[in-house]
Amino acid sequence: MKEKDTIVSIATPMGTGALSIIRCSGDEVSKIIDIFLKKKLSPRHAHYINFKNKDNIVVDDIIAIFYDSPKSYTGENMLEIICHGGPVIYQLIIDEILKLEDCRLAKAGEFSERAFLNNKISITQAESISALINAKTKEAAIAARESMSGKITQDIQKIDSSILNARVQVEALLDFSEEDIETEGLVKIGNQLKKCKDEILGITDKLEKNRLLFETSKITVLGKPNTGKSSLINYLADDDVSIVNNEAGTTRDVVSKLLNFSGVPVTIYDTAGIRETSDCIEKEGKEKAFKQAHSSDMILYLYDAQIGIDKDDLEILDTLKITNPNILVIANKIDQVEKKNLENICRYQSNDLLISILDERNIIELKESIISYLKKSIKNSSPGLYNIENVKHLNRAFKEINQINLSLGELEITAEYLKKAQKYISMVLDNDNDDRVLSGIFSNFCIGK
Ligand SMILES: Nc1nc2c(ncn2[C@@H]2O[C@H](COP(=O)(O)OP(=O)(O)OP(=O)(O)O)[C@@H](O)[C@H]2O)c(=O)[nH]1
Ligand SMILES: [Mg+2]
Repeated sequence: MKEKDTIVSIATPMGTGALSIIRCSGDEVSKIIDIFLKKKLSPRHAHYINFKNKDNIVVDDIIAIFYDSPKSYTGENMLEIICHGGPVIYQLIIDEILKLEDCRLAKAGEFSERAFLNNKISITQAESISALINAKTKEAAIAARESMSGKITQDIQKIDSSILNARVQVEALLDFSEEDIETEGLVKIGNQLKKCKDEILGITDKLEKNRLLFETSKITVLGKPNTGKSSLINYLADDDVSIVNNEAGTTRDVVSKLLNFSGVPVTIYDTAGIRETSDCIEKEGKEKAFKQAHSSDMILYLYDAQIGIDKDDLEILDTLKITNPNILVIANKIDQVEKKNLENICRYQSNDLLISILDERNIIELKESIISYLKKSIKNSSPGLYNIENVKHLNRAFKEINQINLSLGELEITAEYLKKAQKYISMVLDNDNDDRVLSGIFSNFCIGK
């Protein structure tokens, strides 16, 4: 397999449809046009034409669009063939093209990889394209699109200019010594620093929130029998996912449901209530519950507010904590506890969430807590600007500016802090140089992209 081979692939979903699009990119595109279309195509024009095989038999009548290098997606010569949408038709066309020497099927993401190598797109854009194609929710698609369009990069560039502005003001003040100018100058710098901090906070908040959109997080609900686990799942899913009954031991297997949790894709798992049992099915359910909890991003641990946390809960929590410490502990059924006794519920920690699924009490808090626990568990697979390293650089820049103690005596150190902050911002803007390219981001693309 040569890097300079001409690559060919279906660009639309495989199967039957009204139309299919076949893409070709590379040096042999002119030959493909000469041999199968037998006509010179003017670039970026749609040509209605017959695709004929080498024996001059019409395989299909198509629309062909030729893009001449470098004005194409990949930067190479490209041909797009829009043919009838049957799987046999597009396969016949691809098979004919593949008979040519130096033409081969494209690997996943190879068109975008070539676009990147030919400087047509940045690595951030490439990752955003991949994220857009793979988006599981509307919110994820919008976030990927925003990153792709360069809007977030522009926002970060704005922060860069704001810091530069502050640095210029500090330098100017260092050169002046008249009292009026000094006081006025300090106020101006103070405002500028506040602006920088607000801008950084705005963007980190957005990046942190959006990072969650690109992974399907796993949440396991666990607890003793009858604490309301299945009720909680049904409530969050707004669906009858799991059987709810006042008999303890209703759920025995792991039941899962994919949810769109305010735009965040989440698979939630209901599990069997944990208790000592001799019933072998329940025992197996219990083992499965622990296994599921361990492989999840977070655990929702439910106990009954009427009973409070007890020795058995503590034992279960100790076991869970060993392999998955990301546990949100929740007391359910507070509708059964008198208001004056709420303070006396025996809790795991003082910040346990108190809820009632029945009365829908504190559900907003529950949803907010879940999102903040998920943020802690998020892996580093987010695309482009949503990459964790960028969030860290921005946080470091904020820290530098936040420690500035603005006064005339400390202008020099202020200048230093600002210089460091700007260095972190530039790391975010220059992250095209990192080695994620080599770690195969393009393999996450679908074929034909
Ligand atoms: N009063 C009150 N009852 C609730 C609440 N949440 C659930 N229940 C009731 O508690 C009982 C048990 O609920 P489930 O959701 O089946 O509990 P579970 O934890 O899944 O139970 P197992 O599957 O047996 O482990 C049912 O009768 C529910 O209607 C609540 O917030 N308040
Ligand atoms: Mg249940």
